[in-house]
Amino acid sequence: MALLPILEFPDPRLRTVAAEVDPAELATPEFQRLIDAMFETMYAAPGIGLAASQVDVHKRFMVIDVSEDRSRPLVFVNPRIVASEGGQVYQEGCLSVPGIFADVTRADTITVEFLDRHGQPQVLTCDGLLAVCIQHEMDHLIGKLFVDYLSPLKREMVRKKLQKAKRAAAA
Ligand code: GNR
Ligand code: NI
Repeated sequence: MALLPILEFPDPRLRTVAAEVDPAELATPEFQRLIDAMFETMYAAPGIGLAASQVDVHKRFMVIDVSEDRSRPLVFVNPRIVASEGGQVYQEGCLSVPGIFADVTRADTITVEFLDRHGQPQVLTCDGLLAVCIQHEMDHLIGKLFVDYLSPLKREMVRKKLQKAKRAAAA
């Protein structure tokens, strides 16, 4: 299956707020193929998560695998954080902001309710990198990027750096 192109900052399409997934649509072969293509794209990148928004599909779901051996695929459909506690700082990166890394503060422990790829309701409490990744992906689904947590000046520096990298690649 072909890899999906990943949108890059400052593409305005990354600012789209995703719509809830209809469970009937989730059950279709087309949607299941889209989930598989997102995993393939995430593993190839390589990344630990990929939100549908990043591949220009504006529906509320994401794929994640934070395991060392890339053997624990997770699908979160219509995710909702129902509890969060504490704080942690993690140096984040993003496939849509390539080559940029910055510290972001997020909740330490979260409880998230979601549907799995089979449409089954699930509840998961987690912390550490998985909690960071879930919060990072859920931000994508509301059009938010980790660089939005930086100062406007730093964000402008990021934009210029990516623009310069793109010009160098085209030359
Ligand atoms: O691959 C990714 N690594 C990562 C590292 C720290 C915090 C968040 C992430 S998510 C990122 C993939 C991505 O951009 N998902 O939207
Ligand atoms: Ni990202």
